[in-house]
Amino acid sequence: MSAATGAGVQWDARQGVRHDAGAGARRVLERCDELAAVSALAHGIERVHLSPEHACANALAAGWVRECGARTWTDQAGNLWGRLEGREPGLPALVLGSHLDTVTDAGRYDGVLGVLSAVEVARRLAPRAGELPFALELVAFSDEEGTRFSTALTGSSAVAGTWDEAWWERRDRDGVTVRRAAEEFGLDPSRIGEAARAPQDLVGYLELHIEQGPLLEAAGRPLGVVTSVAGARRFAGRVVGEARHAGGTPYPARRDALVGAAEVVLAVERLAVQRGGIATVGRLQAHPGGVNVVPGLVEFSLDVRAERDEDRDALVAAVEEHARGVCAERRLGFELTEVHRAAGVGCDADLTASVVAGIAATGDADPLRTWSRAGHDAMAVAAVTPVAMLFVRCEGGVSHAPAEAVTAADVAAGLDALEAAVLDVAARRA
Ligand code: HGY
Ligand code: MN
Ligand code: MN
Repeated sequence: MSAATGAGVQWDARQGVRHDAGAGARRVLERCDELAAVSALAHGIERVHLSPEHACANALAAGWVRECGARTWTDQAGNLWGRLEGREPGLPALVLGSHLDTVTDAGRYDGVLGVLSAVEVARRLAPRAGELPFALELVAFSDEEGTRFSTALTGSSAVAGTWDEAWWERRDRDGVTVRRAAEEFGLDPSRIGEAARAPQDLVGYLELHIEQGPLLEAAGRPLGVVTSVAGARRFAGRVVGEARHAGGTPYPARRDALVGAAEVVLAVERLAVQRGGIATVGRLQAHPGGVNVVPGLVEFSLDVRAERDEDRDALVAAVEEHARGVCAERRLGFELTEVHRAAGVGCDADLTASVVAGIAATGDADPLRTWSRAGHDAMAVAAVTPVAMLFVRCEGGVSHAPAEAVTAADVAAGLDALEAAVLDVAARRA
């Protein structure tokens, strides 16, 4: 049974897949389902950096990459690579890819669709790879999300040569450092520099990704062009009060950290809406957590982003100023520690022209263009080579949730567009 949604797209209830497109799209979707089963959760998807699930996903993907005739390797950041030589060995590479790590209780297409679409396009082009004026490389980045260590984009940052040595000491919720997790994964932290690629060895990076927003569905378009990618800043926040008896403590004597934090959270939304930015408190924990104890401490996360970094930074400052005022009035302490910052990135004009040509090859001569509210590996990779992105419609714009859904027809269109974009890059470099 399928239900029509906005813009007349027919979605099948089972993960939004409709079986009316090519074999390639079906293969990609079946592999998305196969990877969805590689999870640390009994119910739901979680595949975090340097975990057994990460290793399993890399192994699965490596097998699919080798089926294209590509050689594969894992770099010292845990990213999986594949390479098809061009018309002569050792040419600079056009890289296609995305990430295989996930948030907790994730959808099955975020990142994964981009990696598997890249593999499918390589499969299509493999017989002609020897004619290409570049090598065709595939990459499955890890740690785009930063779920395990509150980092983000570390796999792609290592490739861009912007690895931050401080990341080694980040700890997961069990106290395991990135360094120890990397060693247990079989990597050598002292060789992380080997993951960095030289600009002269790269032609550019193309990433296909679900939109993770409602614009394409509202416009009735299966595909879109990304103009720029917003850079997020993420923080660990603390509101510090005093744990007291929930019954015997009169209100004037209370320093209730959770009531203060609640005012801060509401202000985060209000200020973001007022300023046209995007700010989210995704995680909040009251301590000590007793039902009959006034919370003495609240720890929370804060994620802030905007189309322009300066607007994002102004929103951060406004939130911090308001939060300090609220907490001062309530005799509460307030701490905000930045744990991640990524600069927003513009997509390369020439490479984007190839993405536009790719979408035109599917019949959309004037594709929808939008900035990406979601962050992507392309932001980090842009430090070492030109980048461009291709968006695929997802149902209701839902992402970072099990209801993430695409149609096989849209995936087929994305494959055709990505293949045509690669050939357009080749034509421009012939
Ligand atoms: O947070 C993001 O925007 C991305 O999904 N990592
Ligand atoms: Mn994501
Ligand atoms: Mn993603």
